[in-house]
This record gives sequence, structure tokens and C-alpha cells, in this order.
Amino acid sequence: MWTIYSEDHRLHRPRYELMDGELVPVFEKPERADWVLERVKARGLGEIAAPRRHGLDAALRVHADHYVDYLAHAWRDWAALGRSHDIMPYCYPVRGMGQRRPTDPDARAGFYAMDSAAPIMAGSWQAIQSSLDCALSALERITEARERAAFAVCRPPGHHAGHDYLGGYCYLNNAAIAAQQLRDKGASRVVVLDVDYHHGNGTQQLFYARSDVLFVSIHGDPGVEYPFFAGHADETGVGEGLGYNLNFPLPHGTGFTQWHAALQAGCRAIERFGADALVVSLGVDTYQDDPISQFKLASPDYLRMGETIAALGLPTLFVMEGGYAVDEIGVNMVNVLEGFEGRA
Ligand code: OKP
Ligand code: ZN
Repeated sequence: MWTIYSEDHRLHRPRYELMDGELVPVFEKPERADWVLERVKARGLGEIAAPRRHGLDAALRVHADHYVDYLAHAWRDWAALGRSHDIMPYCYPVRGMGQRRPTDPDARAGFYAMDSAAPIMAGSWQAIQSSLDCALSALERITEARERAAFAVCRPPGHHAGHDYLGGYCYLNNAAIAAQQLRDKGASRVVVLDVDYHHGNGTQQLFYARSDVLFVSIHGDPGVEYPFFAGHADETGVGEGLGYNLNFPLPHGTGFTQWHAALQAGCRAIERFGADALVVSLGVDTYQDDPISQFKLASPDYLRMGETIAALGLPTLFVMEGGYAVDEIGVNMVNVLEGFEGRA
């Protein structure tokens, strides 16, 4: 299958994030994409191409215009104050506070954030747009070139980004935008399957009241894991969307047997739904040596993950999300794709 990749991701390299009460170097770093691309080449997965520019229309189908405008201009307004460090919020509007849109740069940073883990620097907006371009160009391999599957090397990732907020390394929700694009291009029913270790709270939010996009997520139990405030099993959708949101929270230490049982249950629901197309939020931070996660998957397990996903028989867009262990993220990510293609 084709891989769509842009060098622009290097423009986004924020310095610090908060972990265990300490500022530490960001785990979501440019080398991640290098490891993945190297492995795609080493395995001869297929053509590697740069994305074409798509503009923001597709993003505006799921994100608020004032939020996209914030992303586009946040750095300009921040730098105008003489600041050179990454934008990082420190004050958030919680329960009971007004939701009026602020103008002050620090207020805006908090207003549009769910956490401090998505800093913005000078080159971020360019990288964010190119990451989305990768997802949309990969999608065209399916919708226009009529191929079965494609892989988008998206950096920064997207699944924590909601209608009007960033967080968890995510800014624009690449997978959700691609799913909406599939709907807009004629698919009646689309599934987003999120296999990243962390719950895709942004994707869940965007489709929570809709029955045309089924969201299925397998992730660390939010009772004890980021993003904490979404991803519980009883979150099943609302209104029209009731029954079209399916969460599989799993405990720390979960290995592949238990994980795969959840995937199979998810796949049965996907089959009942009768989808026309599938978007996979492909995070491989479920790996046993991932530095910020608590599942115990081993590299060969990702081949089986790909096989199981392929058995759904759907046109499938793979959108890169998380995965942070050195090197093995390339092996694991490409194992899913090779398993999908039956090459393993
Ligand atoms: C993004 B993706 C760990 C701090 C966690 C944010 C994690 C974002 C994960 N102690 N910080 O879903 O892989
Ligand atoms: Zn993750």
C-alpha cells in the first residue's frame, strides 16, 4: 500500500511536556516519523509520496472555525509579546466559569486546551496542516485511485483533538476529518477504529451524537489512565448516536490475548453496523516497552492485529497516532500494515 509522508513534520518539535509533576522532553518527537518511514522502506511496503495541499475546508467540517483560526494565528500573537518559548497553557475555564471567547494570548491558550501536552511553536501550524494533508492525500488513494488501503504518517497526531480544543500532542483530528470526508464523498456509514493505547476522546466527541459514524476504541482504562475524563464503557453515544460509540477500557498490564478479544468484539459490532469504509487511528503505544503506556503487546502481535482488521473486508485508511518506544514503533506500525496485506 502507499505511504503518504511530508518532511514538514520536522517544523513541529516542542521542547517540554509535564509528566509526574516534572517538565520533561516531549515524547512525541520527529524521530518517531523517521523510524516509521525507515521501516516502510526496509520492508518495501509500497510507494512513498508527498501529500498535496488540501486547504482547510475538510478540517472546518468537524472543527470550530474560531478554533482553527486560533491554531493558525496563536504563534503570531504569542511572538508579538516578545515570547520565544512554546505556547503552553496555565489557566483553564472549568465548571461554572464563563465560556466567553478570550482575546488575551494566555487566556486563549487555556481556553482552547484540554491539557498542557500540545504546545505550539513557530512551525507548528505548517506541520499541523501537512499532517492533515497526509491523511487526506492517503484517503485519495482509496476514494480516487480505488485502492484497498493507504497509510498516512501523521505528525502531529490527532485523536485527542476535539471540536474546539487541542491536547495530548493533537491539534487537528486527522482521523475524524478523514471519516467526515468519506461521508462527504458518498460513503453512508463510516467506522473509526482507534487502537491507540489512549482513548480517542476527540474523535468520540465529534461523532457522539451521530449514527453515521461508528466509533470503536480499545484503550487503557480512563479510571487510571490519560485522558481520564472520557473513554469509559458506559459512554455509548447520545440521541441519534446512542449505540454508535463503543469503548473497551482495559486494565494496566493487558496482554494481547485480552486485547485481541476486545478487538474481535469491536469487529463484530463493526460488521453489524454495515460500514462502507474504515479509518484506523493507528497508535502502537500498546507495545510492552512503550515509555508512557501500560499494555504488554509484543511485536508479532501487531501482525495479527492487521490480519483481524483486514478480515473486515473494508476500504481502510491507516492514520498514524501514538507510539513512543525507540525504533520498535516502526516495526510495530508496519507489522500492522503487513499483517493487513497478508504479507506476514
Ligand atoms: C497521545 B496519544 C504521561 C503523560 C501523558 C499525554 C499523553 C498523550 C498521548 N504520564 N501525556 O494518544 O498517543
Ligand atoms: Zn496514545
